[in-house]
Amino acid sequence: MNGFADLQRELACRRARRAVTELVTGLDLTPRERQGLEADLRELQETLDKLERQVVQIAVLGLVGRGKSSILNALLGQAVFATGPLHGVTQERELQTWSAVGGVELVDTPGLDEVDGEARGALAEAAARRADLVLFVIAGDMTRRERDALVALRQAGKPLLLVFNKADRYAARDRREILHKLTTERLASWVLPEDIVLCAAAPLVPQAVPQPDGSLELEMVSGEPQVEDLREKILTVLAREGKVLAALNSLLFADTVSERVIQRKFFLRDRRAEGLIWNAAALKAAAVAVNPIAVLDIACAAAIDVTAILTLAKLYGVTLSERGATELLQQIGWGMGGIGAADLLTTLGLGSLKTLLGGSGVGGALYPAAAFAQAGIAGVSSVAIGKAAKSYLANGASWGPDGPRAAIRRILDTLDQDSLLQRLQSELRRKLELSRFGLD
Ligand SMILES: Nc1nc2c(ncn2[C@@H]2O[C@H](COP(=O)(O)OP(=O)(O)OP(=O)(O)O)[C@@H](O)[C@H]2O)c(=O)[nH]1
Ligand SMILES: [Mg+2]
Repeated sequence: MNGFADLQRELACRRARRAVTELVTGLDLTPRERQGLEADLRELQETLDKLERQVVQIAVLGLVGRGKSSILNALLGQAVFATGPLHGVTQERELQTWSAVGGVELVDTPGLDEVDGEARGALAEAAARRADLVLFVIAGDMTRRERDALVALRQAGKPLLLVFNKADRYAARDRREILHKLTTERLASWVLPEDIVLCAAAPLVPQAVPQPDGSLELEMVSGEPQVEDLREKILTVLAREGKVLAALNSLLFADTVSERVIQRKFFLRDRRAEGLIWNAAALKAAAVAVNPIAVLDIACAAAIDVTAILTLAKLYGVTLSERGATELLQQIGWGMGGIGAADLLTTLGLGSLKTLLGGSGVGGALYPAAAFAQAGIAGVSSVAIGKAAKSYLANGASWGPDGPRAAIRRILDTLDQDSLLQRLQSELRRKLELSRFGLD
């Protein structure tokens, strides 16, 4: 026992445990954001549990019929997992405690290339990603599918042993030739030569069997499993880095899952933010269109924008007072180049306004064209303001390295004012018709 190394490992595990716990508790998801992420979150929780129990998981992975289940049975010393000559015997992820070793769980998986569906192959790969150590099982030279799967795991940083099973089926010379090819070409830097282990989990051996006529004939019968090298190799790896393996892999796994979770969180927030911005814009446009121009003072229009900014801030978890929101609105206004209506028109292009003015019967006699022009400007400016505010808030209340002007300019450049005006126009028509019938 090396006391110091043990202590270091213990510390590494604790650190990992703390990091994963913080990750799980710090996700801060609304129930809606949780939807569709249940599986990821469950796996994350399982990872945490596994870390806490201090178990190391070893999973087999490989194409159908390579002897994955047979290998686990041979290691366990008993036929726990089903095996057979047909492809696709194992259909689920199955787990068994390796009691002879302690603190280790063996995980069986379906073949990567299962005929009855991509789903099982995907399940196997997911199980391998969660495991702390992978036994990648082949039974001869590698296929492209095998190589791709193995490289993907290694690229993700997964520790693995390459297990060359069914060694009994090859003459010594052929085995050497295959091994040579694997180490020099197929796997080059992906697997170290010392991490390749030969075994025969369920070898066939010739035996003289008495026939009915009294003669003896050679038949192939099952012999003793040859997995000693493999067992030894696994034990060495476990002794050397078992606990750290588990800790590091949990971190690795938690990292990829949290990335997915965060992506989804942002996707959902963004969608809600866009809806919010649009509603505020339509509201402002409608307010401008139905009110005589003189009555709608700047303050009223600003109030809608300030409210929208405050709601956006809440959505992105940024604390903002009403005063702060007003200041942000001002800043955005300046960033847009002193957002007078005329300025905005030049910024966004006058051409689009003609579409609105000449628009099919929205205004008519009832609503003067000027009101619609004004409404269009109000609505589009609101969208621009909302988008600028969103970018600032989603970015953790910061305009980024180039400052507000550049950030706002970029946003204005991406606005498609034609389609915006068209959308606003139909929204307005809907709103105005509803209000004419007193339905709004
Ligand atoms: N000759 C020989 N046959 C083996 C060896 N290991 C496994 N087999 C045979 O290969 C067949 C498949 O073995 P399994 O352990 O079921 O293979 P698997 O990879 O779990 O297969 P799936 O679950 O279908 O993906 C069985 O008939 C085994 O007896 C071996 O070392 N030598
Ligand atoms: Mg199997």
